[in-house]
Order: sequence, then C-alpha cells, then structure tokens
Amino acid sequence: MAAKRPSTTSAPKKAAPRRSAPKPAAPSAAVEAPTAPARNAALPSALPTQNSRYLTTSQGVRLPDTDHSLKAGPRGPSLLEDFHLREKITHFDHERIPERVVHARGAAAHGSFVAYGTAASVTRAGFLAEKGRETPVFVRFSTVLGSRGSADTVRDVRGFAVKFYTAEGTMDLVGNNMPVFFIQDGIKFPDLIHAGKPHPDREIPQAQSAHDTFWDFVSLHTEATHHVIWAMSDRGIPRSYRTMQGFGVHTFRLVAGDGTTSLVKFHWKPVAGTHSLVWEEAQLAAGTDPDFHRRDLADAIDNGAFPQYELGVQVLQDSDDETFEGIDLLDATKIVPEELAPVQPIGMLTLNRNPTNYFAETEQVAFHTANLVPGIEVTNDPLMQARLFSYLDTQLTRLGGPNFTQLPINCPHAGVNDMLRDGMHQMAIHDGIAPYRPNSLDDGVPEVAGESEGGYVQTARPVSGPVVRESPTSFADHFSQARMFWLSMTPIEQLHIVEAYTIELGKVLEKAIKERTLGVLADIDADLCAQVAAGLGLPVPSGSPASDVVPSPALSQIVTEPGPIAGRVVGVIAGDGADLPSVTTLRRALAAEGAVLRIVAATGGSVGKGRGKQVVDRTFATTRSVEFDAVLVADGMGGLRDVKVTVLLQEMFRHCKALGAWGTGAQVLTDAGVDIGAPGVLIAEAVDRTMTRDLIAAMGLHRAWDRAPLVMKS
Ligand code: HDE
Repeated sequence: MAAKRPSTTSAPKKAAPRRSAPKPAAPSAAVEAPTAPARNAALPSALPTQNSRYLTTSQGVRLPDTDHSLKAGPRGPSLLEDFHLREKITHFDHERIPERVVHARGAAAHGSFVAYGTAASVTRAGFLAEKGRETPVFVRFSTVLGSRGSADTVRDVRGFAVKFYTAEGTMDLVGNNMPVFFIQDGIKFPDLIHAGKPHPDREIPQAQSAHDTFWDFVSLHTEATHHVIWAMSDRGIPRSYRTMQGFGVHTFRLVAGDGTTSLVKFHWKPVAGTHSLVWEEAQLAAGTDPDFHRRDLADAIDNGAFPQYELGVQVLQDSDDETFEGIDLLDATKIVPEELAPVQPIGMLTLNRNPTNYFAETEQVAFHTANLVPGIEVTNDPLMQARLFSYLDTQLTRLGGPNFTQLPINCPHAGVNDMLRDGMHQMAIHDGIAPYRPNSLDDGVPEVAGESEGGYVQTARPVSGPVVRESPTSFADHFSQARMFWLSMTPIEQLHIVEAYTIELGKVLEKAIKERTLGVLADIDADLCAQVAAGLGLPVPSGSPASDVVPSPALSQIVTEPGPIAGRVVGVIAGDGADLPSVTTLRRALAAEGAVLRIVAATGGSVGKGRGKQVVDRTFATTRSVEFDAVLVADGMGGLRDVKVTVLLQEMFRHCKALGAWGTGAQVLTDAGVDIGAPGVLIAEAVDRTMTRDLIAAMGLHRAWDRAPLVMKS
C-alpha cells in the first residue's frame, strides 16, 4: 500500500477575513446542515454551493487532495479515472462566457432608490410615484468600446444601466452618461460599433475612437456630429462613476393613474457634482491604474461615501407631432435644453453595497430596455425600438439560454408565474401539469391581471402610415445642437474639446478623413474648425454654421461654488520628521466630509514613533498623482529631494488640482518648480481651521481652472 503523501501545499497563514468571506456551516463528522443561509440578503436565492467546510466535488463528495493528480506511480502517467482532475479542469475550461459586444468593461454596485412622490402626477409606476417607497437597485457602469480587460479611463461614452427590482416587476433604465446618441435608427448600430471597435485586421487600437474607421464613419454619417462633440468634451473622460450624469437618452411615455400620458426625458444628477479628468491624467491612469473607476467606486462605498444620484424628469406634452419647441422628441441625437424644460427631481438613488462576486453579479446581470413596469412606456423612437429587440437576443448567447432570469442577480423581486418552461440550465422545479392558458387542471392558474390588478396594459396609441424605409424630415438637422453644445461651453471646456479633436484626428492616418471631419467642424463653428485645422496643419474649410442657436449654460460642468468632497482622496507627503499630529487633525477634518487622507512616504511601513506612529498608505514608487484630488507636503519635510515627488507635484500643478504645504513643506513645492503663488496652491504656517476650510473648498471646486493659463505658458 502506498504511504500517504504529505501535502506539499503549506497551510496558509490566517489572514483577517474579508467582508465577503464565505461562512461555511459548522463542521460535523457526519451530516452537515443541508443549506447555508443565503449570504446575499438582497438576492432572492443563493444556491447551496459553499455550505460544506470540506472541499468536495460538485456532487458533494469530500476530497482528500487537490494538489496531486491520480497517477500510476509517482512518476507515472495520469489516470483517466481521476474524476476530480477531469471535473476541475473541465470546469475551468468553461469559466468564461462571451463578453458583451459593447459595454464589456464594467463595474457595478447595489443600492436603493427612494421616490420623492413628486412623479405621482405623471406616472402610476409605484416605485416612482409613491412618496418614500424604497426599491432595491443594481447599477452597472461601463465603457462602450473596450474589451473586458481594457482600461477604465479611455475617452469613450459611459454606460449607466439601472435595474430597479420593483414590487410591480423589474424595470431597467439602460442609459448613458451623455444625453444623445450617434445614430437615429437602430439598424445602423452594427455599422457604428464595427467602425468604433479595433480594426479587424490587427485588432488595434483597443478601447479607442482615435483611429481611421471611427472617424471615417462619423464624418460620412453626420447625424453622429452632436454625440461626437460630447465624446470629445470632458464628458468623455469622467473623474469617477460617482461624478457622472446619466441620461435615459430616448423620450419615454409616462402614464398617470387617470390614463393621461406625457413624454419625458430621464436624467440622473450626481450629488457629488459632474466632474472629469484632464486628458493627461486619463492617459496616466490607463497605465498606472487601469481599474481607476472600478477601484474608486468600490473604495468610496467601502469608506461609507455612498454615491448618490438624483433622478429627474423633463416632462413634455404628449402631442400628436411628438415635438417640443421645434425639437423632434423621437430623434435621439437631440436634447431638450434644461432652460426650456427644467429637470424636476423625483427620487434619490444611493449605492451602498459592493457586489460580493464580480462574475455572478456584474458580469451576469442582464439589462433589457423592454423591462418596463405599468406607468412607463416606450415611444416610436426608431433607435429605442431596435433596442427592444436586441437586449433579450444578446442575453441568449451571452448567458447560454433563455433561463437567465433565474440567475440571482436577474431574479425579479416581484412574484413570477410565467408559464415559460424547460430550456438550458432550468433551475426551477415547476409544479403542476398545465403551463398553458386557459386550463382547468391547475385550477386555472395563472390568471391574467387587468389594469386594476397591476397588469401592464399598453396605452392605446394610434399607428398609421405607409410602410417605408425613411426618416422624418425633422431628423435632417445634424449640426445646430452640436453648435449649441459648443457655444454653451466655457473657454477651458472649449479648449479641451479642441485638444481632443486634434489628438484623435492626429492619430488618423488618412488625410481625406481628417479633411472631411474639418468640413463637419466648419458646420459646427468656424473657430473650433480653425483651431483643430491649425493643430493638424491642414487648410481651414469654410462652413455654414446655424445662425440662430441659443446656448444652454446647464451643459457646462464648470462649478463656481464648492460642492461636496465625499469620496475624494488627499495625499500627504510625510516622513519620520513630519508634523504627524497635524496629519491626524487634517485626517479628522477630511473624514468629517467623507474624504480620505493617505500618507505618502519614501518607504512602506510606518512613519513617526510611539503613539504618534502612522501607517504609510503609498510610497513614492507605488503612487502617481492621478490617485489624489489634492496633495499636501507636511511640515518637517523641508529637505526632501526625490524626483518622483517632483513629478507628482508637477503633475498636480499641471492638472490644476489643489496642492499645498504647511511649515517647511512649502520648500518641497518650490524645489519642485511649483509656483506657490498660483491659484489653488495652499500655503499655510500650520494645519488650522482656515487651512482645512480652504483645502475643502479648493477640492469642492474640483480644479483651480484659473491656473490653466499659467500651466499652458509653462
Ligand atoms: Fe446598448 N446594447 N444598444 N445602447 N447598451 C447593449 O446588451 C444596442 C444603445 C447600453 O451594463 C448590449 O446586454 C443596440 C443606446 C448600455 O450590461 C446589446 C442599440 C444606449 C449597455 C446592445 C443600442 C445604450 C448596453 C450588449 C441601437 C444609451 C450595457 C450586451 C438600437 C441609451 C448594459 C447587452 C450593461 C448594452 C444593443 C443603443 C446603452 C448588444 C442594438 C442608445 C448602458 O444588446
């Protein structure tokens, strides 16, 4: 008999359990408790997959060894009868599912939505209308073009998809962080995405629009012009998912209790304000921390700085021509300026829990634009109509069959009795013998529900017209709202737009595509066109921009009053000789605002001695300026010379972020070539009330844009 081999895997040291660690049932020599309690209380079911203390096969057979395959002798071949080896490897081989065709890269969080009750006059959807009603939600943010492993901070549109688990059934609001779209008719979506994705020959570039096929398509297809200028603006590089607006994009039809209908546009407004990165930061982050947005979201929630977004609606009259002030409400390339129709707040979304398992929740969540509840209906927007087909269809491939609504993350919280049966991965054990209607054998159940019983009864809307492949003539204006967007920007935002077009087109190889795009820009604005042409070294074409465009100041992101700083991060450069008691004072003041302080030092471990000792969060080698919203140098660091610190401080300065020092720390700024008299550079003798107040205010403004001319000069 072969001697029992000792395991070569040494027992791991016990680490402190993570919040999401599995909690196995109490050990028992013989029979264990049949099921563990569901760990994820918000999900209606959690299968018993981790309810044994012992390692088992998927059939529940306990295993003595998972490090050695079964072999004919220690040096012999592996045996086919090793069911554990075969199961382990086979399952591993099938661990991946197809990534989403678009929006593959995402991050998500659980939370809840609380209605203000203000929507009661326009919709009978209880989760919007009933004051104080709290509805669980799952929200997934994403980029559009990149693959699952691509960087977060690329220039792109961001997805903002919200699943409301309402008592009347699941409602999905699958929106973006920009209120318009590149195309007016869903039939063009494959063309748009084929143009935006990497070139099919070499599969480059990844997660970028700065390449020939994208600009070829959008310059030939001018209805994209409005969305493209949004993507080239600061909106294309958000600071955080927490600081991003969201939009339903399409016009929806809301139905009130008395049957009256209105047309609405949905808006999510982040309580933390709408803020962006600057381009150099976005690029640095893509390299130094490709998970920048994913990490920021998870960290903020872990730190208790729960991201919040207020839901609002622009309510417009449901008229025969579905038009408001000359704006065709079925055209997804148009917005309704907030100055013409104010956004009326109807509820608050709070994200307060990170997913337990990325694959089970964030990857397997299946949004669908046709997931609607009574009181919310679609319109004839031809972009929206195509989406009503696409999302269910895509889930069939991505999730391997029609039963994906049984996955815990996709399970409605409302009662279900759907008569859908069988299919791949059927997890339910349905009762009864009559999954059809009418039946008498299962007591006539399920019954159908009329409007008064909460049934989804579509508003009877008249439809008529010849069968044609045509767009309404009102869809023909492709430039006036792009011009409105341009004219609504402040000078610094306009500068960023010019830079973005110049960089993107600078990466296009075909001269004809650049020239054609300049022709498009000329129809937006002569100045914009001239500046981009100058950057590209090409002649300036003439255009005919619309003359009667009124700007919409609500489109600008620049704030003049400080906003909240919850979730923001302050780096303090410190060392053994630093004034650490003041670091503690500062940490407390920031914590009171929901912000986090991180000590940055030459080496890891801790700084200081005895009771004043503080843990080092980052070293000069492991951090980069993108991690911080503000950086301060502590008193006592006067003699510090380190090229990485110099780069860090220069980047903070260049990106117009708050930076400063107290006491001798100011010397480090001067040594790094930072102009300590520049806007947003805070120099103080000591950490006192004035200093912390100024720091909080500077971060609340997001950037010291007044510094921009100095930065450009240098
Ligand atoms: Fe999507 N879109 N889309 N889309 N979309 C998908 O569905 C599609 C459109 C949006 O986090 C896919 O489950 C078509 C507009 C988001 O899981 C797919 C058309 C808007 C997400 C699909 C559009 C969006 C998707 C890929 C033109 C903003 C990610 C995987 C008719 C209002 C949701 C999937 C998540 C995902 C199709 C246009 C937003 C292929 C055909 C307009 C946020 O079904």
